[in-house]
Amino acid sequence: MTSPHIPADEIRAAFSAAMSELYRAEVPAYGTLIELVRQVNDETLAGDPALRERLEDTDTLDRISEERHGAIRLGTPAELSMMRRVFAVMGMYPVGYYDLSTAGVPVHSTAFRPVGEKALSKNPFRVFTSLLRLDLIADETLRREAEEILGKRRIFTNEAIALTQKAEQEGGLDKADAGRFVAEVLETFRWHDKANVSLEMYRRLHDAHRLVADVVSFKGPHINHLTPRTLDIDAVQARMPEHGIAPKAVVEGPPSRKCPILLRQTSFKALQEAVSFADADGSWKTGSHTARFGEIEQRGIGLTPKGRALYDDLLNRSRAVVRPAADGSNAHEYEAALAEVFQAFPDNWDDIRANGLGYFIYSLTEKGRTRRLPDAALSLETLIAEGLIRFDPIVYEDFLPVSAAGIFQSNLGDDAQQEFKASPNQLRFEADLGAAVLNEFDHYAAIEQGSIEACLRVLTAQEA
Ligand code: OOG
Ligand code: NI
Repeated sequence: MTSPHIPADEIRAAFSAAMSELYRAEVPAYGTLIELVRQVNDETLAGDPALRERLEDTDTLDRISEERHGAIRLGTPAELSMMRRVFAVMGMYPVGYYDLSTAGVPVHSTAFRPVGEKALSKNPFRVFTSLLRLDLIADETLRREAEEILGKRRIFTNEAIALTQKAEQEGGLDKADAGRFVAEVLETFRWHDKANVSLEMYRRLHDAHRLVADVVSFKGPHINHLTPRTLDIDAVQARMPEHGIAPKAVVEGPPSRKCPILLRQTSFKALQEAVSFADADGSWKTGSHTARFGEIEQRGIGLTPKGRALYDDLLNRSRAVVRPAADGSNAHEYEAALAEVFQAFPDNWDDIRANGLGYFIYSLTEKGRTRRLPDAALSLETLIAEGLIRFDPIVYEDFLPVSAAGIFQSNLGDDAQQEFKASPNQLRFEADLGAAVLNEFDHYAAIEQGSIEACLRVLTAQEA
């Protein structure tokens, strides 16, 4: 009998669509944002035929409008390791380690995402996943109480766990099980307007850190945002107010450029939502919580370690000149400083490649496809110069810690930033996760290298 299992990529695509539908129903402004992004993407493509052609040629045009990421915050190691197993069923694996303690947020994180070009082009859905670090909370009594509350909650349905086990044992799920799996796992990400704790406890958790309250007070890790990918983030940012959406003060990441690098992100502020809190005597009290927001992102080329070091250095330098204020009062100054400092980063693909700053995917041109060479004696550079091989930027699929911190901060709604000692602890995170995270640089380098080898293989193949 042939395998009745459906591909993990299909389960992920179905899950991503189900999640988008859920969030659109829960947070209507997200639906408005999706429409705006679609409009701007269509306009950008219509006005830039070269971009359209490049996206078509590299088979990435179709994924743009489907593309999004989400974010969740988990409370315990057990939740994190189970989440890893659930995402694996959808072909999503932990890539990268992000320490956000330096930025005043008591979490560390990874991104679960598809790995490999094929899987990414089928559906690039990813989830930025943070684990709360109670060890960074000073109040020991509160820490113990929070641990106890978290220890009691069950964020996955029994059916979701059973189907995950089944997928692990049998190497996949058939169509019917996959459908049930998507529906069951969706439950984990739902918003709950009834808290897990009393109002008094919520306030104590909130006083320790808003993020602690966001994780500990609820039955599950509600999806806190979903982020469509836009081809022109400045246009979407500028047009948000026309659609009744108030954007964050500045766009995080690099400045606007001809050749986009890494990732630029902006968001609209989290909503204040009514929540009921159960008292010990069984009565309900009404309060509110701000957690859920909308975000957009524009993705550019993935940078090599050298390119990334230059990016980090320039970002630090520009932040030494102007730090963006949460109220937007110095947004123009910040943007000007950023643009000025980033002049030092080459802004055309040839120079970015010649300086070894970014990752590229190589493919045969039309001319290259019909030519055969006696051996691989010709260098890559010569083959490019002769028009047999072309190169295109590899899209950055990951996240940026300084930007993530900016997104966290603007949506925790608190201007009073809290300081934690920088305490990255990747080993601890991986122990809790139950697996090592993949190194994103290795991954891009392998895609680049594989594409070069594939070109040379075809060019030097003997005619049949
Ligand atoms: C995650 C913030 C990080 C991004 O796009 O950098 C993030 C969170 O607020 O939980 O999603
Ligand atoms: Ni995000």
